[in-house]
Amino acid sequence: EYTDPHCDGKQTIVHLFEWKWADIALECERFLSKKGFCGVQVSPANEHIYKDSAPWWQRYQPISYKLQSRSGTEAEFVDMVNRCRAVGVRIYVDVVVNHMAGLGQSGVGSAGSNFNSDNYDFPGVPFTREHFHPHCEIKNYGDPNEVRNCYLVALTDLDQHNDYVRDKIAEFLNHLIDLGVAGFRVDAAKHMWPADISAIQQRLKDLPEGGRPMFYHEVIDQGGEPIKTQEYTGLGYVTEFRYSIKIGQAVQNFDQLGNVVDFGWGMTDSGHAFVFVDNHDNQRGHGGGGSIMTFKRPREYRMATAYLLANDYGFTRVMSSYDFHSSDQGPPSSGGQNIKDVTINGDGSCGNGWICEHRWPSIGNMVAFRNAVAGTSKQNFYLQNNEVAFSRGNKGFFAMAKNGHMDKTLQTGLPAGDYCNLITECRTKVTVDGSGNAHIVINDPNEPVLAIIVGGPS
Ligand code: LM2
Ligand code: CA
Repeated sequence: EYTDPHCDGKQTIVHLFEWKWADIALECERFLSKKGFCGVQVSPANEHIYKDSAPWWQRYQPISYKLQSRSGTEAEFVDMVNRCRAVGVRIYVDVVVNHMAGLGQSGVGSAGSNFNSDNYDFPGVPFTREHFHPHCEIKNYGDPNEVRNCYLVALTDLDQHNDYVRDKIAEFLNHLIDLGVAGFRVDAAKHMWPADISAIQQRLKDLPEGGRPMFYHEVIDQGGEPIKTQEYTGLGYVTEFRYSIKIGQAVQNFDQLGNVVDFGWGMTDSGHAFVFVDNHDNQRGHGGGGSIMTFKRPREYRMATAYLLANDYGFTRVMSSYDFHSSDQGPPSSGGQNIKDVTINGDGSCGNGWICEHRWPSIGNMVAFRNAVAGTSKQNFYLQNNEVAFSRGNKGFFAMAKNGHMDKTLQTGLPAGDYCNLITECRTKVTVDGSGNAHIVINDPNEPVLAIIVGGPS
């Protein structure tokens, strides 16, 4: 339950971080549908604070559940959901329900509602003081009571034990369900009691087409704290941050690529692990930070994401970023709160400061690979001399070379035939002989990846 993404068996979503709803609708139509993406994680859709400096994180300080944000109006949100849906792409909303805006702030939110955090006054919902935990700051992550009931960086902490709070949050999620979204990323789930999240889920409708919405819970568990991802697996998928660390390290040291899933370290079972190379927090040193691979190291980042998608672990999310030079910097803007359009260059890359990792060939084209091999296991694993390769059942074969060059005959596990390399979009091909062997050649230091599938282009 809560793990069906409702996208016809597709296997990957993309986080279009801080994109406007109008641009997401266009991207569904012109790119995501064609590449086999299941859906899009969108930035928080509800009313949030506005800061003069317009940092990205203002959207993690809710003012009400009205659907008017920096990304657009409710009408634009609905248009996006419908247009994406029409081409087979679903929307997953980042919902911030652990807290409202931070202490010390007051004014007017992005939908025009007044608020005063110090008075716990959020008339746009409405929430008042009785709906919040009394103030204490989270300091000791060794104490689950403190992590769940105290304030995360001074953010006014809602009491999800309270029936009225549960009702209001459920009303917000039910509204999104009515509008046609397929699921939710639960921000700061680690800071809420699993039983309270469950009580909110029980108040939710089925999707209009039937079935429960998909949920993935943001729980940063790197071992070493009492709160474990496994407390949340009954509620849907759970973010697996240890996998990001492992994958980021392994593309720098290929010897580790055989071992990226480490259950000895407590990693989540594959049926509930929500996996990614980086996210909007740790790519800029927020939310745990650490040694995380990002678009700033493009060659290694491509390898990390290609490996994420080729492997057989978890449900995958691809990050799509904007360029930034300081960790608070908001999305490309021409001043104030407006967000710049995402423009598309002649070569398919993005302009106006948008990075669009999901359009990089060795990332966007691996989505079709993951869809094609879903449900198969890894076989014919080969790891030597900074080269890795494996088959996925008899459906697909993947190879990657750290230094950009590979020239080797390997067992692919596939039926005889000519196959297009998905990454070069058929500019290079692979011929599999009657015994399943093929001469594998990689010769591109920038996109050192090869992937072929049964039933793909030829
Ligand atoms: C998350 N997951 O659990 C998000 O992924 C993360 O992006 C959010 O933090 C966090 N939880 C709360 O939703 C971000 C950002 C923080 C920022 C908060 C609130 O990483 O730096 O905090 O959003 O906007 C900011 C200031 C902080 C201040 C706080 C409250 O950086 O110094 O605390 O606002 O005013 C006094
Ligand atoms: Ca809390």
